[in-house]
Amino acid sequence: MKACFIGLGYIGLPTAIIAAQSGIEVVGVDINPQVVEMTNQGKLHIIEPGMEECLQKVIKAGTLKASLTPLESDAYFMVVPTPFKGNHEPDISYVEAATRSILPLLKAGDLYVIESTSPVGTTEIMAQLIFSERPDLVEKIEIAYCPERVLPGNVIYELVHNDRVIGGLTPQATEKAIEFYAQFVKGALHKTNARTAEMCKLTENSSRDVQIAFANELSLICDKADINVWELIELANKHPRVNILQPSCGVGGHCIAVDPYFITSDFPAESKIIADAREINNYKSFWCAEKVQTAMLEFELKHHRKPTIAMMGLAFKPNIDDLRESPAKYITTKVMQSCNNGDILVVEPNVKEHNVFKLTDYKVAYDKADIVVFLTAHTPFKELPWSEDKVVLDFCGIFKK
Ligand code: SAJ
Repeated sequence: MKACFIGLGYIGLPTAIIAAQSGIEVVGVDINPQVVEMTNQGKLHIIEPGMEECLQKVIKAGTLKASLTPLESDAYFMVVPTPFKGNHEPDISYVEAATRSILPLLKAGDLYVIESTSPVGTTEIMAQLIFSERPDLVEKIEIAYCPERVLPGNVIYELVHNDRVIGGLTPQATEKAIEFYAQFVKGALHKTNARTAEMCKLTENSSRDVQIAFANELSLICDKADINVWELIELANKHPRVNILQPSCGVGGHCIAVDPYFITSDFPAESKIIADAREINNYKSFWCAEKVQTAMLEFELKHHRKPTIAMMGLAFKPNIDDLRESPAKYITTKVMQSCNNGDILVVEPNVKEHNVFKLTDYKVAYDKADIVVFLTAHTPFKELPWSEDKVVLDFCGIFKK
């Protein structure tokens, strides 16, 4: 069995590696020559614990090869980004380009699967594209949608053990896709249709966004009401049927802060809570930046000098080095712009060097700072001693106990 993965990013590459580990002959395709070259050399171009060793094994065994162009296979997987445009409308042009790239290779009996997070109906649209260009394949190939749900940082385990939802355009397509994934997935494979599978992925991430928005909304209320939101949530969660998530300086990454827009854009009249959650989570970052700016002004008025500020954490969530779509990065940039970059120490213990931010060791920054702003709840920050002499803006619950 030969499989072709189009897109060697954060999901495509690990999936290609895991599939190759199970003995499938895999070609991984990417338009970036550097990605192709690195992959063929056994070097991981993404950051994911333990994944490089797996890559090296499959490259050595010859079961995975990276290429700039697709090669003829039995199954094709579209694992490319689906960003949104300026107006938050989903952009499926990469899925379309990936699909077009395999059109000449498709033959009767093949399987075509979209894994990219996609608006409802995308699989049907791609089927129309395929059949309009290749009418000879009507009813001859199987088309399905199968989203991934792995958590960055835990991909090796979750790719194999998470349950998956698989939705074909026909029941036969679902069966064929299940047969493929069953070769390396140990989690249950749940059958549905393509539209439900597409909506399921969007629902999962929107659900998390809404739940985080609830926690963030509480944090805004508690700030006004002079209540410790961390204590409040801990106490409320003692109720057997309440499970509130944690407030933060906003929602980042490229999934939860993006996917809900794929629903609000297509169903604006119906998706009120989902749209509000996006707004609340975006507003929380803006609110945090304003809080820092106010603290700076108050300090200056009180002490007649400019404060030294430590911005603690740039990553979009704890204990990772991924700064993409990070609210912490947004807040830090906004604060730096408002004070001409003076007296601001930027901390990110998981990153050695950054091309925009000059990074400072977290202990040094904490010692020097008059105002400490906790943006990302990295574990080492929790060991820092509480200091009465500093203004502490704890947006992620470092000192919640
Ligand atoms: N966050 C909070 N409070 C919380 C939990 C998270 O503010 O209590 C914030 C984080 O700080 C971060 C953002 O939410 O900025 C997203 O982090 P996350 O850990 O919730 O999720 P991601 O983006 O790393 O991965 C999500 C996962 N989806 C769900 O948990 C429903 C993952 O399973 C998906 O595979 C992934 O999106 C994806 O690729 O779609």
